[in-house]
Amino acid sequence: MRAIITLYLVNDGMFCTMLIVFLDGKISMTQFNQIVKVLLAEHEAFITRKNPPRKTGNGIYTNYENPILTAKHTPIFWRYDLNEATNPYLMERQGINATFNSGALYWKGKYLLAVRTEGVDRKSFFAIAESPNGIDNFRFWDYPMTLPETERPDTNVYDMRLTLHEDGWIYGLFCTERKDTIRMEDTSAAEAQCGIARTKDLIKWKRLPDLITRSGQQRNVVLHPEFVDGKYGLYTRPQDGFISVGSGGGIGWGLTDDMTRAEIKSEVIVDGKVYHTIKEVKNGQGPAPIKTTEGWLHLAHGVRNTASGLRYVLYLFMTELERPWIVTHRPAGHFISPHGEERVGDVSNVTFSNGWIVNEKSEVFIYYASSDTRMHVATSTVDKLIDYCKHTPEDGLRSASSVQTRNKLISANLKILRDIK
Ligand code: M1P
Repeated sequence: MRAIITLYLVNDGMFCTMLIVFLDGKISMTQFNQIVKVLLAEHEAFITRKNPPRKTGNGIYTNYENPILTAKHTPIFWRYDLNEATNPYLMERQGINATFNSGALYWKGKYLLAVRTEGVDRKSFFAIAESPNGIDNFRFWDYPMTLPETERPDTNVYDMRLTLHEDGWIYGLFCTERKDTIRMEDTSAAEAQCGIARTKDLIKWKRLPDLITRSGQQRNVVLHPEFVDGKYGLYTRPQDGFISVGSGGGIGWGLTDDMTRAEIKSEVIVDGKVYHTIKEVKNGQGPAPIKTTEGWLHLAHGVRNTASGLRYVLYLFMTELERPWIVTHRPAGHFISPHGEERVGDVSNVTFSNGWIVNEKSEVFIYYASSDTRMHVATSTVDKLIDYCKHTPEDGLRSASSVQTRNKLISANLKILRDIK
């Protein structure tokens, strides 16, 4: 049987056409190498394409045309077996399903993401992708992160928060998921805890014991970048169940003396769940907060329930510099929510962030994932985000209060508009 396949290669804006002829379903040796070259060239063109800013915005941040990382961005040599002898049909042998919830670090002038990379087998692992400008040209390092295990191996690891701590280490705190061994008969019953690893070069990682807390389960745990009263500060998310936070929940805060045997004996709630808000069902700290002259700037996710399932949005708040657990500014509502194509994916209607970067120009790169599928960036500045936090009204928690707040704005604006005329 003869089959003819035509591949198009985009090269410097020119279209080259390659005709590949399969004989008896197999590819001849020269054709095999040609197709590999085409795959590599197409991939290179795709990962190096520019990512222009969207023209419309809200004055708070800029969005960009393309996602910055998708499963297609992962290297060809992670997915295909490129040996003709073992893969004569040139099949993708180990597919990648998604690239999402990424930790972020500004490192030697480069924008690095510790990407939650999920294979088609549903296992996540971490892989570093690097960009020269934070907006496009993200390229994965050749190998994913080799993360050592503890005595209790992880079934799945995900959502790493990177913190360059003032003790000199780069910490990666992540969720380690294991089978709930008490409910063995329920094949989806799981337990989430906070795994901890640290490194100096992002290549060699030392695994430390999991965080111990008084909560049954933990997810979304984040290390504060500075010592507080000589101790390590951790944002937590106490929860009773694997998905439901139950009677727990809220963004918690606790201290530990030592990250090599981290234990939090008591937690206070920094920012709790609140009825009829964007964080009615649960919430969680995003990345480590950004230090500003006016306090710590925090990014978090809030979750509410709807007839079409859980909806995850991002919000900001600020806390005191000396006491990072005391909230000073609490703008109402969401800061980023899923839009357009972002709304659809493996877990639809989700925006989630566990990484952001401030560069030397005080520009902020907010890395967020949409629908547990792909990564995006939004850019802003420290000044703009502080202004947003200080001047966005708080949630009055009642419709009448929302109308009152909006009416104040409308009256002031109408007066300005009359004066302009
Ligand atoms: O599927 C949405 C998110 O659900 C979990 O977040 P949370 O613990 O706040 O509900 C995590 O599994 C996260 O990875 C995922 O994006």
